[in-house]
Amino acid sequence: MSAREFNFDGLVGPSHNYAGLSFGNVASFSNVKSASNPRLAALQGLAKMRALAARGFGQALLPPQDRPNFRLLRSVGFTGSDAEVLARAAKEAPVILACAYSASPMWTANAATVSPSADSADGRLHFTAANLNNKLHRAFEHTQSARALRAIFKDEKHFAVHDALPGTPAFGDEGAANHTRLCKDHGSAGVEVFVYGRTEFDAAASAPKKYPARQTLEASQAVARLHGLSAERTVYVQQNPDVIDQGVFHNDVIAVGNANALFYHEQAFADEAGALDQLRRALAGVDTDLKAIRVDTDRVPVADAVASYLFNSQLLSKDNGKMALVIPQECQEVASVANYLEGLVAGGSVIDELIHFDLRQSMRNGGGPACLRLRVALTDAEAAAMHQGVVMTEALYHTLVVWVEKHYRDRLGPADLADPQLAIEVHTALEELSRILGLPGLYDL
Ligand code: SUG
Repeated sequence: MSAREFNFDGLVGPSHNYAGLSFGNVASFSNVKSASNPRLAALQGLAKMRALAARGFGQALLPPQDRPNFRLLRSVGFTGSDAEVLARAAKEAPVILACAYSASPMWTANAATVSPSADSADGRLHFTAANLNNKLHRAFEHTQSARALRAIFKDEKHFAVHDALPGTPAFGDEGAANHTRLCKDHGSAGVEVFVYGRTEFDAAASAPKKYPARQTLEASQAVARLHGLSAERTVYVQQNPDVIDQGVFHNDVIAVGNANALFYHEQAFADEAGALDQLRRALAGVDTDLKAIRVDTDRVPVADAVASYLFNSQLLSKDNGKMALVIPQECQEVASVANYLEGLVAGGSVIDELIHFDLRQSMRNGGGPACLRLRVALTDAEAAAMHQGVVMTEALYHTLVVWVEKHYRDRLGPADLADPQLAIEVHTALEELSRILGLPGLYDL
């Protein structure tokens, strides 16, 4: 069956700010407490969506989540009216207030793991919301993520949206950021590749020493079971613990796959040769050869890959049989990466085009082009069955630009989170958004 890949980008929410909440994510820690520009962040994200939609790539969006998260604040003992809750949290626990305000659901690569219907036993498209239990500010996202996915992918004949795995360290799950799918084409059965950072129930297994491994093998296996994936077409690969300790907090910071191509750094995996061997063998079962595009440390050191987010790129199939690499502007600014990319596109690789975007507002929190999107391969029938109000069009783009300009602040510093007016502004903006997207009740929690 033929299928088309849609990228569901996270629409940046009105409370986008830099709170330094993600230990192990170098950018988040470096920019802590600097002022953000939520309006610019949202416009930068929308510009990417618009440009890729205009090029003919399948493009849609996932809405931001309601902020501040009063459920979180009340669950840890801040009581009274909303204004009282905010005032007490600002005074007694500003970091928890920042968690409740985080716009982190914008990185939709962490919203869920997705298995297309061509891969699942029951022929449905499966989603499992990621529990994101490694970070307080992200550990509550899954309820609203599952809710939004169920609103968009409602028809149970085609779609299954699973609740997040138990929110305990054994099942640390960060969604599609640690998952990629290799295949001949989007519509035929593919090989699903889960990359994990540590194993809970094997004390002898290697693990990072400095920074947390957010994804476990046990979580990856559980998602594969929920999605009804076949053992022959499912591969588990361990991430190199040393690169996690250098700031590679998700696999999508060091590798990206599309169709039969895997673009990755030499140091991405704990056992590179073993990983490639497993992938080749599984792909042989779907009559496909792996196209491995390896970037050597001599050409691009891990630190430059992390600084530029070279691998946090989108690899998109084009009609000419080649692929475009969607990269952040920072790739042009890090010399080793800029040189590498120049050689790559000139050298007859399957990647024959670079498309770059200014996503600096998101990048400053460690979120590049690939973090901002959730890939969903849809057959024609599935694409017709999903909610259409989230599909990016020129008309929706223009409506959303007006909406952003009306509701978003152009500066948000740490002290602004204590302003009770901000909570009202965010809620008002999101109520209007649910009407624009045709998703009434999305924020009636
Ligand atoms: O989980 N940053 C996010 C970035 C997520 C990137 N996603 C992928 N690689 N797929 C994170 O670390 C920073 C928030 C703050 O510090 O204010 C943050 O959550």
